[in-house]
Amino acid sequence: MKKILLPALLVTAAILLCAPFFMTGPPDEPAGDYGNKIVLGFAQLGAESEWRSASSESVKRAAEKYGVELMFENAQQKQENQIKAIRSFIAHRVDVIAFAPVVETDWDNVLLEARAERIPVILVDRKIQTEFSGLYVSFLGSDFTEEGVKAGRWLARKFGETGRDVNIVELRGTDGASPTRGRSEGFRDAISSDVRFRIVCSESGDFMRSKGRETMERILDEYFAPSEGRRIDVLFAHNDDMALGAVEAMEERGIAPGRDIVIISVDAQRSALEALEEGKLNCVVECSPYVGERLMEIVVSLVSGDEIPPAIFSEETMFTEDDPPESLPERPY
Ligand code: GYE
Repeated sequence: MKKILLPALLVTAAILLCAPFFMTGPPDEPAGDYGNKIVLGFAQLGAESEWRSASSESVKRAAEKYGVELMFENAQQKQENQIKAIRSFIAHRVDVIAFAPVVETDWDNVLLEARAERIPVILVDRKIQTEFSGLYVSFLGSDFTEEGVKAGRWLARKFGETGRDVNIVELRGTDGASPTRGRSEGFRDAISSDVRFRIVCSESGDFMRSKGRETMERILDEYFAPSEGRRIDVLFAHNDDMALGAVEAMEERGIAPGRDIVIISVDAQRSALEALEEGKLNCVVECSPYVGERLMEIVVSLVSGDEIPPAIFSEETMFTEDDPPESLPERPY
């Protein structure tokens, strides 16, 4: 029995000693390939909008371009799924964690776990509020308050001469999410000095086209009956998908979007710019989903030990009904 056991033990020990080499790929693999790649765990919040699909695509493409090994999870708009994904990245000991937080609060515990393992965290797209400071290295995304301000200022210009009240409906994004808060606050700030502007109804459509449509159907039933003196003059939708869903709801009822009701939305995806050209939307504030390359640059710099700025904002503009169609940009999404 002993005679058989000893060689078997020696073989097992030899396999165990060689295991790390097998796990990192064949020995003739070129340097800098798989085993030496930077590993990035990215917890995407969901696939709720066209914007989100473009953002995911941008991250995946950029990871390939920069030779970064990407672990990508889609959390289906659920914070608990994002937390699970971040925990799995920590367990895998990735080099960097990035995530687009679905809501602003309750991230402290999982981020403290990442910090305990010395894994740097980057916020992409949305912001968070934490009790402890220093739980993430940098934020990369848009200035949502500024987007709301742009929408409000455009509205103030558009209705500059109107003597009567302007009834506004707001379709909010996901409650508890930083773009929802920023866009709401910025918009209100920009119109607050003029008492004619009245937000008569504000409801969440969760950044989704289907919910934008359903919510707008209900709102129209309740607030839109011009023959009885019930008017909606303006719709401010926190993203293009909800605005386009609302356009469907209006057209279904014989209401001309962009003419009977002025519509402002945010994102500037291709379908929204087309609707702007057709006169169905009046103002589209840009919010860029193309953060992938910037993110990879940050990841590479972080791993090399470089200093990273605490916030990096995308440069953004807006498009309106007054822009000549040929000046509108071609969008891949
Ligand atoms: O505007 C919307 C998406 O967080 C900025 O989320 C992002 C928003 C974007 O679903 O379309």
